[in-house]
Amino acid sequence: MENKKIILSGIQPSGAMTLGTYIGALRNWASLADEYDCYYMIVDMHAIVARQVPATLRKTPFEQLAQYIACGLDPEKNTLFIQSHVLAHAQLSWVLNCYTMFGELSRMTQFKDKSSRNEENINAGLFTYPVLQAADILLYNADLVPVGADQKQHVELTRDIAVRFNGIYGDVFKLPEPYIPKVGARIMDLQTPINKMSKSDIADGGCVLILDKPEDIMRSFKRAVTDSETSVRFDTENKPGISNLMQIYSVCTGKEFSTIESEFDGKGYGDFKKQVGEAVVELFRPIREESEKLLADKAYLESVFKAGAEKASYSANKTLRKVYKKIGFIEKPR
Ligand code: ATP
Ligand code: LTN
Repeated sequence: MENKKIILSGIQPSGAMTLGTYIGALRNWASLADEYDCYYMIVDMHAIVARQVPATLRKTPFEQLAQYIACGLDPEKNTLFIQSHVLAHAQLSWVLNCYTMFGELSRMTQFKDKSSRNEENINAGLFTYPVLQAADILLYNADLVPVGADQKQHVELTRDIAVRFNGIYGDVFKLPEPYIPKVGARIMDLQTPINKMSKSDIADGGCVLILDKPEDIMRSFKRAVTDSETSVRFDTENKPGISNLMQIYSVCTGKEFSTIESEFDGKGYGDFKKQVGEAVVELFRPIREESEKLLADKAYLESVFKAGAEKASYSANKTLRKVYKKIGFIEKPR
């Protein structure tokens, strides 16, 4: 237990989890519990950088936790918790804000992307979002951070902040590494396959949710945008739609791209899209059924959140105390 490496990651309760979140992140988490000490959060503090409906935000974390567990995260083996339940995240975040440069945050792709798409709410939280993420990671001395490709830049910034802090105060923070899957690190929207599939961008019907009904999943895949050729071939540059479907199919079936190409040689796109849809339906069926069962027992889910927050707070507060001491804050007299 003591010598296990530490893993930490999180997902925002900014909407229902998508096929992209599952393939890029969640799917890879369940297998890590025996080898690593794993912390997985529901990052509600990050979610409020975009306006959330309070009644929905009160429900989504329960649905998300049910899906974490249904995807194989055993609460006995993983620390599952809500970010806002562990006060140290906000506390360390403020400190790290003072060790992060305006220029660094201005260069973050996610900030540039989200601020250009939502010009009426470019709030300071959206700008300092990666600092809170750095606090999440550094509080637990995480070695590895399993995320999709879009989060690589944030993990790199976390390292830069940690190196800067350690350069002034000595070895306080461990430097984390991103842990990004080889296939499926960036699943694209089925309608606009040049954009990432994203849970806060579900309006065009190109987004598949883990809890979607089988008929809705099939409809999304049948309508998926492809190209004017007819061959199933991996080429992200010229065939983004087909290449995206191939990645999804590869993850669901474990088949290599070359095997998929020969399997659909001479067959039309219609056939291929139907098969991919069916593979996703089967992938999500047990997860949906298990999530529904778990959701019926709110008291159990609450008990998981309680235990998770207690365990996480213990580790996080140790790091926070060390940081406060290093920077010269006076300890509260007992
Ligand atoms: P939002 O639209 O609110 O920004 P999101 O759909 O991008 O949310 P997050 O909560 O930001 O989802 O991401 C959770 C995790 O899933 C992250 O590790 C992220 O990299 C990964 N992820 C999200 N979408 C995809 C995707 N389309 N392909 C691969 N990984 C993804
Ligand atoms: N920014 C991440 C979510 C997130 C996260 C983290 C991921 C918040 N804190 C810490 C890994 C480690 C996103 O997916 N948008």
